[in-house]
Amino acid sequence: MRTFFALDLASEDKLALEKWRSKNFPFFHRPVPMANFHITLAFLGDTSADKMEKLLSGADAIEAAPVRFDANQMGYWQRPGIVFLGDKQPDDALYALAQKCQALGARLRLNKEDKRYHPHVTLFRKVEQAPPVALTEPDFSLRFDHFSLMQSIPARDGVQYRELERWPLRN
Ligand code: 3AM
Repeated sequence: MRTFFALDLASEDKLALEKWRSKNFPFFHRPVPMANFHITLAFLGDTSADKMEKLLSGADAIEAAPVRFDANQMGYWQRPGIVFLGDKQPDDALYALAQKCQALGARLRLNKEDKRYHPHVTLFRKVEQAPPVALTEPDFSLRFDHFSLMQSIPARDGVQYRELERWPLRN
C-alpha cells in the first residue's frame, strides 16, 4: 500500500481553509478536497506488510514536540503545478519531526527524497498558471499534538486518505 507520514489538519481547520479558499478562488480548477488537507512529513510510497511492521515500531520510538504551522503565505510551484499555503517562518519542531520521519523511511529503504523539505498544505493540483492574488491574506494558526501514518487510496476522481495510525507529540 502507498503510505506517507503527515500532520492531518483538524476538521475545524479544514473547514476554515476551505471557506477561505472558496471565497478567494471560486473559479479555480482542481481543488484538493478539503478532507485531504495535510502537511506531508515524509512520503514513503509502496510499503510491504513486512516493512509496515518495522515502520510502525520505528514510529513508536519517535519522540518529538508539538508543532505549530502558521499558514500565512500562498505559493505556486510551476513544475509539479501545485498551489499551496506555507509558513513564512516555519517551526523548528516541524523540521525536527519531518527529519525523524524521513530518516525512518530511509532506514527501511522506502522512498528516498533528495529534494529539500518544504512544509506546505496543498490547495490545488495540476495548475498550469500562477493563481491570482488572494483578496484576503491567509492567516491560519494550525497546531498539532500528534502525527499520522496515512494511506493514499486511488479513487475514481482523485485520491482518498486513510489514517492508519497516530502518535502523540509531547514536550
Ligand atoms: O499534498 P502534498 O504535495 O504535500 O504530493 C504528494 C502528497 O503531498 C506526495 O505525498 C503526499 C501524499 O500523496 N507525494 C506523492 N508522490 C510522491 C513522490 N513520488 C510524493 N512526494 C514525493 N515523492
